[in-house]
Amino acid sequence: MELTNIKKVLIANRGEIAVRVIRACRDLGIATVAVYSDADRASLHVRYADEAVRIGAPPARESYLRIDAIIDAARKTGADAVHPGYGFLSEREDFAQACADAGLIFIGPTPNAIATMGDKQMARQTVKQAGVPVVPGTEPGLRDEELYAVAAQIGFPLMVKAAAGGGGKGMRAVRRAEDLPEMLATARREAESAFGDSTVYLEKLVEGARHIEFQILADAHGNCIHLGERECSIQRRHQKLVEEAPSVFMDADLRRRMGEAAIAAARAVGYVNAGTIEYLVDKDRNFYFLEMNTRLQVEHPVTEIVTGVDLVKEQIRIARGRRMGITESVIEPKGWALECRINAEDPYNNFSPSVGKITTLITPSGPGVRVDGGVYSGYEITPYYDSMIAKLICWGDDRPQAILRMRSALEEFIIMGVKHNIPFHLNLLSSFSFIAGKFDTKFVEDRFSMTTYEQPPSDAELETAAIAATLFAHRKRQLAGQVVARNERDTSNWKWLSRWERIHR
Ligand code: MV4
Repeated sequence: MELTNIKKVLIANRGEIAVRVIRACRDLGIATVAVYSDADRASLHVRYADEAVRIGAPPARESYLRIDAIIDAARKTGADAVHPGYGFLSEREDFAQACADAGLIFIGPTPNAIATMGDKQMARQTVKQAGVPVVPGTEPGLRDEELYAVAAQIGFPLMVKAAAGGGGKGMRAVRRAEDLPEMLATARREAESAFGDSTVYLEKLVEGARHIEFQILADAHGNCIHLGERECSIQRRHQKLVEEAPSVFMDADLRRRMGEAAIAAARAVGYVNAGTIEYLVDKDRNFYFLEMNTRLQVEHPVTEIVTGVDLVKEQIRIARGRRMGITESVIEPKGWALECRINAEDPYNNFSPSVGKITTLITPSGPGVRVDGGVYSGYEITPYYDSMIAKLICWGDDRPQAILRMRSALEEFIIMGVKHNIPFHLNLLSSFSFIAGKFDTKFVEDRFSMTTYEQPPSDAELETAAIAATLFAHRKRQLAGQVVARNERDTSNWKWLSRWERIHR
């Protein structure tokens, strides 16, 4: 790959990630172009970019998903590269190709790598051939009768997955052989209508597993490294809520083996740029490749904190055809980082989305605190896009310090005017199971509640004396009813804040 100078980047996204990419560009002395829908005229990414182009109406398919409008905006403004962010067009082969066809550098992998990893069955096959462990399952191209036979060999329970799915879409568990024919038929119909592709495959169901993913960086000169893992098991309905790096479950040997497999998986598709290998890890520390995400991820900051690498700057450097700035083939994580996704949704009401004007926003700061946000006081949250409004990232020398800092930052964080999930995070970070690191992907849905508290664990189960002491104090406040009262302060009976609001509006 020849060296290309990127002078102006169009960011084909919105919200906090668009702001994040703009900041990396400023660091590199690169000009920026924002695109926006009518709902985002007053958004931060529009204010922060050097130029901004309107691309259409609020619904994503009329703006942020319009390849033609985005390429057109790049042409008009003279941008020479496009950063897709995450979501929207970031994992669309046709978008990466359209950029290339228009002479624009796509800051991401090749259309071919996107396509291979986008077909989840092909991805599975490709990495398996490269020696990466996958869950026992079916080979591509089987008819239903053949699937029944292989299902019997693999054994139940099983998972039916759509080849065109991913991220939990088009997936269902089958517990009994007699349910398989009907489940296959339903899964095919759903996959056809959702993705226009009825291909499905089977995998053995792995239960009680953790979701651990590895960050990959690869340049066009054949360098490919991993930057360690992120623990992403704290999620609800396939929406991650808290991520951390490293994972409490990891040891040096497992990290080395999973990291090497992640590099092998990326190399198997000739991967270039930043990507993530998702694994399931069972209780016995067996790990299985699930999917590769061919984009920058929401949770990339926790990796940045523990490795000291600016992933967006590396993405741009790699897209320019340079060698990546990191020379070590293995990076040892230093310290501990947590990320809480701050969403405009009501944790007391089944996490239903909340829209309206943010009347007051006070963000936390201080040592070990980073807020990646896209909103401000007076910002109007609309129903058109997802509900994540900011990411709170906290870190420390070790996990207890990171947790304690996160708790204090969450308490400093004031959002008024819309419902938000800060009370959820505060309760989670006071959960003994969470603090002890004992959770899997089912934890939030099955065993964690906003209204009931766990029994205290035995002293032996608590990780450190410092955490035990803080928890004990917190538990006493919980029992006295003060914590719930504090969590509910954003219902606008918090006196000094409403006075503050009157003064500042
Ligand atoms: C699985 C699984 C158990 N067994 N596959 C969900 C998202 C997609 N990347 C794959 N997913 C899963 N695949 C087998 N064979 C359980 C999940 C899963 C999951 C994975 C990661 C994070 C959260 C999850 C929540 C439910 C199910």
